[in-house]
Amino acid sequence: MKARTFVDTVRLHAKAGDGGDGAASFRHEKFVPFGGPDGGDGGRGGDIALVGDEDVDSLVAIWHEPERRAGNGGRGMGRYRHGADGSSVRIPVPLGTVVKDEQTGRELGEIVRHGDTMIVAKGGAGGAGNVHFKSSTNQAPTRFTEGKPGEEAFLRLDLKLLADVGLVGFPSAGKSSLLRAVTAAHPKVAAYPFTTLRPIIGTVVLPDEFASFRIADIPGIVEGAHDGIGLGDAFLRHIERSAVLVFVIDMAGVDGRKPWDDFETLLSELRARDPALLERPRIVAANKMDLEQARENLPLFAERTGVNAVEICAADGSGLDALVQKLVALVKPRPTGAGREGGATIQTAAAGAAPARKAAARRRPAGEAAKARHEKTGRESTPGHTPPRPIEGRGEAPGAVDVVSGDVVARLGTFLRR
Ligand SMILES: Nc1nc2c(ncn2[C@@H]2O[C@H](COP(=O)(O)OP(=O)(O)OP(=O)(O)O)[C@@H](O)[C@H]2O)c(=O)[nH]1
Ligand SMILES: [Mg+2]
Repeated sequence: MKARTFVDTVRLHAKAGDGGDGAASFRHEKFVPFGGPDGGDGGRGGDIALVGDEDVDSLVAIWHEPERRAGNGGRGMGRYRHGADGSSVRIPVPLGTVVKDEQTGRELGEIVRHGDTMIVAKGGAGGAGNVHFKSSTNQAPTRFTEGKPGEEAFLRLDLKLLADVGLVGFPSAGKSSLLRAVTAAHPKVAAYPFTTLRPIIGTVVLPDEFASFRIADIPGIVEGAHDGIGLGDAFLRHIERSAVLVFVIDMAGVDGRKPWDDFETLLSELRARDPALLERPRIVAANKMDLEQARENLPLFAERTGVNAVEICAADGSGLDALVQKLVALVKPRPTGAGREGGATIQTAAAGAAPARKAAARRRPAGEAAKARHEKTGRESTPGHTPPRPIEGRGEAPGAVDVVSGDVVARLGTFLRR
């Protein structure tokens, strides 16, 4: 059986770690009678987060391992010792992963940029040790609080790959050859139809190395694809949000079809899938222009379709610079590495644990031990508590991140969605 490498809908059961209990303990030392309470706080449970990664292009890892659990926080201990925080789980997901509540189908958010982080299940807060419960009337409290349970989420993740440019064409038109020629991606190229069985993304790095954009190669489309012929048209969802479509046409008609018929069929298959796809800016690339037949067909193609195609030869690279130039004008390439600097923090708005923890911090004795403990754990600066930052660039209004509900997640602004 062929290994499953592309999966675009998966379920995920995420269980964050529980907070550790606070400790009830008393200082026992020689010559220090009535040493007082010294039970430390429990550690925080680990979070489960989805993290956008531009080098990942499928949800297959989650398909193989749909249950994820983060570590529980350790118990607090005597001598003011804090329990260890539970380890968090970070799951890399492709850009364009839409996160939904499995039960209600409600959309909770979307991972759009490299580094975007969405905490889908937040770890429980640690309980407070008895050191917090000392008062003038109760010098020897045995009271402590239990850690809070970590959140549990049942989710569905749907992937709509995010690429600036989508390649569409018949099988063997040369889409994968084109992707290989202009990016470092290495899709398989062969003379038989449906060589490409899953979408593949490549990044075009422009000659000055300061900017780049992404191209998605998808399986070939044939007549009747919308009825499931060939590999069907479901893969078109992955170019639904591309800014530009490139129709790759085998101008030589190597497989015995006429290029103008191919063009019309592609238009009608796209229309059947979603008429909006036809309003998308598109470039028609006439491929295989090294072949005699292609030279003959080109003027006929222009006559019959009214389209002036960009002449290319994906096999020897000619015409590709001009094609890339045209794409650059349409996609507004982003600075290279910009996305690498880390994206927005998309957080669960619930954070019910956070206020409780702050209150506990206020009650904390002002002693050195407490201060050191606080610094060591650095709890106030856990990533989950960074306020969401606006997503910049791509014509998006700054501040596109907004929190939609009390218990769930923030939602990013639409990216390339039009
Ligand atoms: N002569 C010539 N052959 C080409 C050119 N570009 C691609 N080919 C050949 O056309 C065949 C199909 O190329 P692919 O790049 O695999 O085509 P594809 O559109 O990705 O096909 P599917 O993945 O099956 O949809 C291969 O045998 C390529 O070598 C070209 O510019 N000139
Ligand atoms: Mg291919």
